[in-house]
Amino acid sequence: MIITTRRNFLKYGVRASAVLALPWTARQVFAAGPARRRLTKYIQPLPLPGAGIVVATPSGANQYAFAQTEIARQLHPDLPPTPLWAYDDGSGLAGQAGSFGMAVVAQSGTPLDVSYSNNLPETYPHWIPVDTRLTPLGNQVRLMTHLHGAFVAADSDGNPVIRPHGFGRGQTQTVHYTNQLPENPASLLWFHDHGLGATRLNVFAGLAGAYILRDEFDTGNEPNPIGIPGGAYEIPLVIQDRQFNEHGRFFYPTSDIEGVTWIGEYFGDVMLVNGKVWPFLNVEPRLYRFRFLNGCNARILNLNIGGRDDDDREERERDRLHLWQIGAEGGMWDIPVRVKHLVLAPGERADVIVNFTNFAGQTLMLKNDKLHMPVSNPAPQLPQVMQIRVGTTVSQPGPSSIPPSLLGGRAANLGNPVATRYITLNEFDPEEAPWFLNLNAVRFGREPITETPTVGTIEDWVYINVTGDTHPMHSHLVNFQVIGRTPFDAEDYEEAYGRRHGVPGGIDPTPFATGPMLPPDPTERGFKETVKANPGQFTTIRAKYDLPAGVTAPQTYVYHCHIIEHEDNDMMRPFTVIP
Ligand SMILES: [Cu+2]
Repeated sequence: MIITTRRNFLKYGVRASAVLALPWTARQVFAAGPARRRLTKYIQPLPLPGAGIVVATPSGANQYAFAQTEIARQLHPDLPPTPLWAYDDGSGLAGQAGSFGMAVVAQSGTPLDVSYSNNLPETYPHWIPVDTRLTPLGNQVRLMTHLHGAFVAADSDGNPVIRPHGFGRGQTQTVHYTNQLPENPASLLWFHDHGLGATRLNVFAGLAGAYILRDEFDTGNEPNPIGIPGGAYEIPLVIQDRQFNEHGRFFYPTSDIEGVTWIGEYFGDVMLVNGKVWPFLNVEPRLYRFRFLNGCNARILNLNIGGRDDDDREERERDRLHLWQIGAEGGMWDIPVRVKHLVLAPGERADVIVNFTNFAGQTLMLKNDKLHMPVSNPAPQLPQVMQIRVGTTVSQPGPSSIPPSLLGGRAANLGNPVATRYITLNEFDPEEAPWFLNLNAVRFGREPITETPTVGTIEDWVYINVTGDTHPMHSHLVNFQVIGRTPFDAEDYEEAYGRRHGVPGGIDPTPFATGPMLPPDPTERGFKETVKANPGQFTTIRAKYDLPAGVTAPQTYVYHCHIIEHEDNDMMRPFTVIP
């Protein structure tokens, strides 16, 4: 067998010697140790919409005009202002407090016309280490905004097949967001840069914003027909890990492999929520709606809210608050699901109700726990996220209980598929100069498009992970239903079918199954557009390949891993919806 995956690398490493057995992540440079130690936690408030997060002002009726621009913000009282990239709605961003600071509020069913003008430097500044092997035009800054979760025509998708060179300084991307129902119901989407080969860097630099869709039920106000918290009691929580250098700049390490700049995953040693370092949030002892987005480049989060920081795992577990998850990427569910942990991979969202009624006067913590198998992510531990200070008085009582059902919500329940596609997730030659990841053992742009669903049909796609880590697989255009995950012998499958760069697509792994298909997690009951494809499993999803009204096939989109280092090199492929 020629192919070397990181799974094999780790396995052989452990066998070979203690030195080789060091986790490969130990290679990552954390140059910012001293800076990190200076940063006292929980001394600044969480930015909120209208108070640190700018709620975008339209440029006309149902129109927005953004410019990508460089600003500097103080992300912690002990840090100097950090240069970062941002989406300016024309306000000049005086209201943006941190490195994440823009939110569009739109209405389901009402389309928007949006433009993005590149007002950034011609070439990458020194704090953003571009790998010119991966970019179309060397060290030129080429931007392209993608509305993650949007149901749009291909030329409004921010899509590197349609526009591989993106948009340079002085150029403007114009898009039409349909916000069409039922594909785009009330939900939390986000827009972020998707420049080919530089997505990880452009997002790291700050190019990400929230996009909240409302409807007649999910109004964002309180009271609302669903009976959930709203107004000041609905809190977006965008979680991103970062490193800083000793001058307070964002730090992105480079590879120590000769000729390579790209690194396999970017993990921070400092946690930011809504663009501020380790903030605190004051809440009242009542119900809240928290809207989580994992905006990290590569870190999978295991979030929970608890009190004491007990050493005893069982004690700690008992101490966790119940959370009622009411939705995910594809909008609200039919019923709430009670959970204690939210395992969110990059790109995933969780819409959650939390009850602080019985915690008046207490200080709680939003924590990020260790992950448990089969979810696997090589991030070093970063357990603290945010402090939650529960006050003693309630200024507006709001709903008194969790609604048993959610008006306007839905479970995913698609009909039978007309086709099943087998997509492999491979990693080639880790820790060596040719290192890259791929789908179906081919590069992103070099082979003909093989995934061609017919418009209006339902297909199952099976993500067959033969690597050692979880990959959050995201599809543009469609929201999908998670059908299940099947344990299988990845090594035997790879042994039987592996070629130079991995296992090619199209090969059914069912003969290698080691058990029955496991049902989706209870938190996967609704529509999603990002799914955790875990190692040792193949993951089956189901989608209906409709196009927006007035848009005719063929239309070409992409699907990719949302660990954006992987996406950039080269875990992304096009698909075409054909007539
Ligand atoms: Cu990946």
